[in-house]
Amino acid sequence: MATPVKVAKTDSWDECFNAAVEVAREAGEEIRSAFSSEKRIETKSCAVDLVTETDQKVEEMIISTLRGKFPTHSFIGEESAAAGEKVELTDNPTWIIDPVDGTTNFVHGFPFVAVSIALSVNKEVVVGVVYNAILDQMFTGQLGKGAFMNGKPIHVSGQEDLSQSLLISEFGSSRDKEKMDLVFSNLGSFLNEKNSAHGLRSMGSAALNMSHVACGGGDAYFEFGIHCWDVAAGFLVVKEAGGVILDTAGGPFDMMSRRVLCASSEKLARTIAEGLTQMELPRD
Ligand code: LIP
Repeated sequence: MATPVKVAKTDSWDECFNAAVEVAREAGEEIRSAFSSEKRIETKSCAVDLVTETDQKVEEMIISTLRGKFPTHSFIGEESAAAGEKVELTDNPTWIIDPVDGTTNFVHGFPFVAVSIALSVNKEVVVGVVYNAILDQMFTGQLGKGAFMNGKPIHVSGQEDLSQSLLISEFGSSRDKEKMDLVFSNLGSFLNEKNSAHGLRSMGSAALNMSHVACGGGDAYFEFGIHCWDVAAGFLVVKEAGGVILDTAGGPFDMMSRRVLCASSEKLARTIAEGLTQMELPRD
């Protein structure tokens, strides 16, 4: 097992950031070249939870590249977890990886497919990279250094008013009745005659949903059932873009709790948290 490393907050993670951007680009090339080809599709937890050979191949490539550069670091990856590896977030520098966030999009050729790579140190995310491989949009965040898209600074919209907001949410990859009832009832809370946002979008990728809140295209995003690899990198991109990330009930965000709410302002986040019916999920 890797030796835990205690690190002061002021440490620079530039080398890790550069490595993450570089490997995300490499992964992006692999994803782009497979995007329009025929894919071998398998299912995981249920018939709508999809995985392809590209997800597995890209995760292996990212982990072996980063492990070669940072041999003492730990790793959490979506496909490694699916293959039975323990998901354990410790204080040790830990890379949290979703090789293809938006696998259903990838399968169907819908161009919202991202590589999501985060580095957590002492359980704090210090590097976040979300790369839309198809549209060539690189969203990045480094703790204390701001958020960027293709090198240009990005910022949340600052919107506070639900009635003026564009919301983002997802249907998820489970069709469990209790979960689906919750999804539809929560969407209905913000899209009705008495209380309505301007609209609602689902891009099929938590990491991209968060990145689009970070650059002000969407005003808030919430979802129940995501995993730490879906949101770890997006978390830092939103935070560094001036956004707010909370638990869906309005408490502090807990990356392993499978619930996320992020918004362009504290006020909007609180309004949404109050309107949501909550659900507990088994932790990562
Ligand atoms: C996806 C998430 C999305 C969620 C999907 C799925 P994947 O991740 O980003 O928010 O609604 O069910 O979990 O499986 O494409 O990496």
